[in-house]
Amino acid sequence: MAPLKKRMRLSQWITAGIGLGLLGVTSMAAEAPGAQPDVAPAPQPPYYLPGGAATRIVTVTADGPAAAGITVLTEGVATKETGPKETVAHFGEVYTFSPSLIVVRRDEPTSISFWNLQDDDDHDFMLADPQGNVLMHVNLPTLRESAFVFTFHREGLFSFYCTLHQPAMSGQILVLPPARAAAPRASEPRPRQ
Ligand SMILES: [Cu+2]
Repeated sequence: MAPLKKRMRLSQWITAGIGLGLLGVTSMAAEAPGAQPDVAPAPQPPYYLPGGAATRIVTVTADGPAAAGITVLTEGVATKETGPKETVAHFGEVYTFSPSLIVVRRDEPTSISFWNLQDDDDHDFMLADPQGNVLMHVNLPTLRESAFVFTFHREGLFSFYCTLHQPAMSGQILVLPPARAAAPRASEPRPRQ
């Protein structure tokens, strides 16, 4: 996985002290040969889309044709404006992505449109592969729609995060096989002609 080593891994991201309580996210145990236990830079701007080896896992473009689409809202669950005050005092402001589980098909360009509904809170979107490698990180500015066309080239369960509102503001993208893969396999008995 050498081409990916310049990418931030979630373990490094957590080490950087930005993430809080990313339960359920496993870090990569195996280091690439010769990899340095370097101090990872914080995932600050400039934000980035998948590049290099990450494009073999998912390609993301700002626009383009899409075969499917979904809108994801940023929802305030407990905020300083709306309360409950005790909840905000205990947990800080709590936001979620809605929906937080997105199902797509492999090799099917899917537009995901993020609507930041808050007028005073930035959010961001950090996507990690099933092994915990961070693939992309983009800002979701206040009161803006930020749309991207995702084409996943691998199946599996990918996690995503708003790094500003952890641990609540997280979600998953489940990448299923292409629809045509649901056809009977060659090894299965076929009806006689
Ligand atoms: Cu957020």
